[in-house]
Amino acid sequence: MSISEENLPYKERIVLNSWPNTTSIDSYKAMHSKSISNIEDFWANVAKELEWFKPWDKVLVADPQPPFYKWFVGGRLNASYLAVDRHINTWRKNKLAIIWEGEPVDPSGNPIEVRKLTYYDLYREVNRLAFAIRDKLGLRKGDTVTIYLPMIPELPILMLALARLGVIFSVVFSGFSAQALADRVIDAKSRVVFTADAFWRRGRVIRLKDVVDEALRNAQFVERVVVYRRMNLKDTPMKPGRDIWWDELLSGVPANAYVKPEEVESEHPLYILYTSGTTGKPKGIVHDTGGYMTLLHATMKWVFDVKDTDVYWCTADIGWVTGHSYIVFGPLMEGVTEVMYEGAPDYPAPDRWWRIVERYGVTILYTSPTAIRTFMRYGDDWVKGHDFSTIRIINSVGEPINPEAWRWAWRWLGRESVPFGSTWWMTETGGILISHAPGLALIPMKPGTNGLPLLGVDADVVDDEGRPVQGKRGYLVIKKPWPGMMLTIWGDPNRYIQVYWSRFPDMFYAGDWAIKDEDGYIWVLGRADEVIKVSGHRLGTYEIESALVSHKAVAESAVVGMPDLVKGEVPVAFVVLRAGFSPSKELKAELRNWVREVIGPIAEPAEILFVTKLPKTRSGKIMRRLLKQVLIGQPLGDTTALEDETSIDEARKAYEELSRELMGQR
Ligand code: 6R9
Repeated sequence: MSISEENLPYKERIVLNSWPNTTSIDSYKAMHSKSISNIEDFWANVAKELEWFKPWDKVLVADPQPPFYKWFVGGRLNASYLAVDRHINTWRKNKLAIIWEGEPVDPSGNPIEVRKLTYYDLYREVNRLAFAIRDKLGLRKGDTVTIYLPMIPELPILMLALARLGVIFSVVFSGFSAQALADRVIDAKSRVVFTADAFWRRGRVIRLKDVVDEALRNAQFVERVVVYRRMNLKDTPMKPGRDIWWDELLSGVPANAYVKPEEVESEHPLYILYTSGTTGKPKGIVHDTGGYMTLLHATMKWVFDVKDTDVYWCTADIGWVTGHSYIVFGPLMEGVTEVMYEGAPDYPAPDRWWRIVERYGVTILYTSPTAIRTFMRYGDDWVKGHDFSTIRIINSVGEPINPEAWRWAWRWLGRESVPFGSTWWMTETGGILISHAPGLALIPMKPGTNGLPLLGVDADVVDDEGRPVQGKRGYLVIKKPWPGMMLTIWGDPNRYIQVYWSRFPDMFYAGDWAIKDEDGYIWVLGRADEVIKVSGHRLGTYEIESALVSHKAVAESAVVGMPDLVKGEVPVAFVVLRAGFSPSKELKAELRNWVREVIGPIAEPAEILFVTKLPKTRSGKIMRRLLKQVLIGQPLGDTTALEDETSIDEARKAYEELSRELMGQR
């Protein structure tokens, strides 16, 4: 375990005017205790800072009963109104909202396509699109749609247009396969799918529309597919009667079209976002509007300390929750200028990001440990000589940050002087819950920690019995509801209770291991379940296993996450073949490719190990924990439940063989 003793004080004091400041960890803790002793009053005071069409009657209601909490009940608002309309009546009207760069560069390495949208541009684009969606597609409040778009400005524009109408959207990461897309379209019963012809990634043309066509073969109920011409491909197949070009949808819509924002109830679902769990298919996490926007407002202020002089850059993809909260709704609601880009961090060269930081003078950087480790690997020469002097706050998210990566980024990007935190949260929480909050307190940093729970957040670490533990590994829980918390699982409320509220009574179970140190800092160590984070992307080992067993050669499979120096974790699959199939290099390659096809490239197993049996309990449950111990070369621990000891010997042998093979290749 790498809990650092080091306390790094901030060199500069960061002072906020509009929020309470504290100067010591003790005064912060006092504020925190007060905030969680009355969460309703505390969060109501934060929510007041949003603009509501109608104030709420009750701050918090359990409806019909816990854990189905609803925030700001009776209140009415609109997320699109908060993110765009509010700014255009102020001096921010012509302030830049989004600076976007496409992937292709000219010979000197400068981007060929740059788009800059002001808040007024955004307002007009959102209104025109909402107008067309309402009048031409007939979508209304409560309808559901799926979005399968790359990182282009049309993605946030569309999300805001749909939010304006109260249409519930589900964004599917553009790296997911046709099968994964189909599952999500079907589960959400989407009437319309929005996509693009293609986009750039590492110099390759990724043809998105083809994937949509394949996916929709199993989802005939989809009425319309709207296609944005990102690449102007000449050979995009369009199905008559179903498919329509984005520009055609917009044709005839006046430049000054206006759609009055739907005044939705606070608990109206803003979106569904599918995420992986321990078992079963990905679940649709449903977020509300009022609580969600309140948490984003608070965290943009406390954690990122956003000011009008900032150039903010969250490097995530909007296909994941980080992008929803901290590229689309959070920053735009706060009226910041932000950067958005298409492509990969290290293409065409490993200093692509640093050129972006320099070009726009980025002041706040929100990024991931996996990206930092990738850059570390390329070596200091790629960062040396770049100008990072504008950066004043750095945060990371997605997985624990190892102290080495933290130090490297703090040294180069943070010039050993800026606040640098690791914000803990998850799709289910809606926004950041545990973090250094430079906007609130000058709490000393410790490389690798997540810091203290934010105000109004009753997070703790508990043992198997649900009792608080300090200095020892336990489970991360949230003991009181918070605004931004998921409403339910789409179409499966019982599963919501079972997954999150059944492990410990009256506590939200996050599924993470964590340690609370003597100062009260929380160190999230990783998942306590079958979820893995590959380059920060959340995947269920169960999904990868299902993909493998859907191949004709596979009888059974067990997937575990193996630690990886750059990606954090990578999936490794133990595979039992069906009779008539035998292990071979070719089959290995075929199976890896199969998983890419079924789920997407991020899920491809790094290794496949052929065995004749898997370690199981007497009741037939696969003991993945033991396989993981084999992979990391650790003692097995308790094996009393194991049915057949030889299964472990076999796994170990397969792993040793593979290691020898890999050594031989070097
Ligand atoms: C935002 C996001 C959630 C899981 C979560 C945890 C891990 C996220 C972290 C972190 C340590 C951090 N995680 N941030 N672990 N330190 N700063 O990543 O959401 O994709 O749903 O994943 O990610 O394991 O449970 P999501």
